[in-house]
Amino acid sequence: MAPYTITYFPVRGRCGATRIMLSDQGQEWKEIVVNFEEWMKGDLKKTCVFGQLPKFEDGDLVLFQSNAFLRHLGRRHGAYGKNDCEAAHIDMFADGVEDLRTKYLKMIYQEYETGKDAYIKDLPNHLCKFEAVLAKNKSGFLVGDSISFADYSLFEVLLNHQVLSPTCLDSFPALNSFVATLSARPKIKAFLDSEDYKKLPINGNGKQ
Ligand code: GTB
Repeated sequence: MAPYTITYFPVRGRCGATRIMLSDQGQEWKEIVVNFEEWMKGDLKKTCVFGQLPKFEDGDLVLFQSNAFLRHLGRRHGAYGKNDCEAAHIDMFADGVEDLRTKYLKMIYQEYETGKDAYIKDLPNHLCKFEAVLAKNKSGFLVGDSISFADYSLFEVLLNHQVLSPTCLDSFPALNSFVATLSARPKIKAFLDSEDYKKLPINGNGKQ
């Protein structure tokens, strides 16, 4: 049995990219699903370093913070660049994706009704940055010529944005091709087609 365990609420949420990465890397993992009523009792929260889920276990190693999971898996599975310079760029782009994810989550959880339209209108100003990176680095990946954890993170954020605004990538050929290529990787395709993936809402409040 794989050493990996994800403990989280029944959503894609902050574990979407981790699950896609584990699938693509041919890894198995166990899911411990925590419903919100159970969480509200507070016993599990007290054991979480930052009082929040998700939690990720690799054998005896216990991690919190979803981007730390991705970095750990990047080191474990050769998806963190070929040298320190590539790794530094991968960190940089992963942080850029995190900035976009944070804006998206703020809109979803705090201002969906009042802010969704303005968010979608402003989206090209963020997407164009990633478009430029992918267009320049001809490999189809953000950095170097192989997939990194930053690619999985960007991919998952783009999938969520295509649900929010189905046409949002139409004027970004490199991003469109990036999503098509990653979606067609056999293990990712199998995961995205699975009930395990489809049954989970993107976000905890049902907005998407
Ligand atoms: N920076 C952290 C990371 O990347 O892991 C952020 C973790 C985080 O925001 N965790 C949220 C949490 O634990 C859940 S993700 N909240 C509970 C608390 O703080 O007590 C968002 C979310 C919200 C609601 C649901 N839900 O209702 O099912 C699911 C997910």
